[in-house]
Amino acid sequence: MGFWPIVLNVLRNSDVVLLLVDARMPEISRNSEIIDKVERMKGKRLMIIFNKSDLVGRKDIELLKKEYPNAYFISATKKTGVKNLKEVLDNMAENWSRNSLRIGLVGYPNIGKSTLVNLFAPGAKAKVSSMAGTTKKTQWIRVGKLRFMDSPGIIPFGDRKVQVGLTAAKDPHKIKNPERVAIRIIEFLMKRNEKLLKRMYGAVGDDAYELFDDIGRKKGYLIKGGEIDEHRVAIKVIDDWQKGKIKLG
Ligand SMILES: Nc1nc2c(ncn2[C@@H]2O[C@H](COP(=O)(O)OP(=O)(O)OP(=O)(O)O)[C@@H](O)[C@H]2O)c(=O)[nH]1
Ligand SMILES: [Mg+2]
Repeated sequence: MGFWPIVLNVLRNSDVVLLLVDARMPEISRNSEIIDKVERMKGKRLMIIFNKSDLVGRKDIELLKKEYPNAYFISATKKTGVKNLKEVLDNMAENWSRNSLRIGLVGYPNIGKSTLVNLFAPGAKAKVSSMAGTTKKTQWIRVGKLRFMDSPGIIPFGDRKVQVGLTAAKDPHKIKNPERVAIRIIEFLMKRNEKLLKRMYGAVGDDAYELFDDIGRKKGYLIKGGEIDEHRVAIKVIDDWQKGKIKLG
């Protein structure tokens, strides 16, 4: 199924929509089209949830909180902020006139939807993995008055390959131009924190391309004649990013 059919199905069948966003790249993973759609659907409530908060610094969170005063900040793996969120949902359900409160989760592949559902409903056993596209179809999971709808990840953007790689939405080995995606990740990381790539790889350089090469050198990813094995460097950078090994804070 394509992107909008999946999303519309979740939106139509939910009373509350949880839009999960990667705290590391709010500007990229945020999908304002979904926000617009939910706002136009009467009686539905949208909650923006920044997940993977453990991978950014406290300062980043403070800035995001200012920008999104109504959003929730959680880490589904470190289990922070989840209890509070569950309480908010329980309270909503208490005051809900119908039998159950239907809660739909949407967001990029690999953002942590299934991980979160498993925390809310420990018996759910939704499949989780660092490989994008783990959840294949939408499924309901019930806990008391709450009914969660875990959906497959969705990729709504135009420049898919780059966006997708950046937000851990695709197996790096299947990305057509991993070098380009890796350069984008490096540019992004440089902007966020100059010292990050030095800390992570010992790499230095004045621009993303120099840094890319130096990562290869420092890692010893060389091919015959001493040239940098660019493909290997690219896969390494994307993989580290996707697996959450690069902390921004
Ligand atoms: N560091 C960190 N990793 C997380 C967090 N939440 C989830 N993950 C990891 O992100 C990866 C993807 O988690 P899933 O729950 O499978 O993501 P999903 O959104 O259900 O993915 P799809 O089913 O492919 O759409 C797993 O390796 C999780 O362990 C978090 O808060 N912090
Ligand atoms: Mg999933």
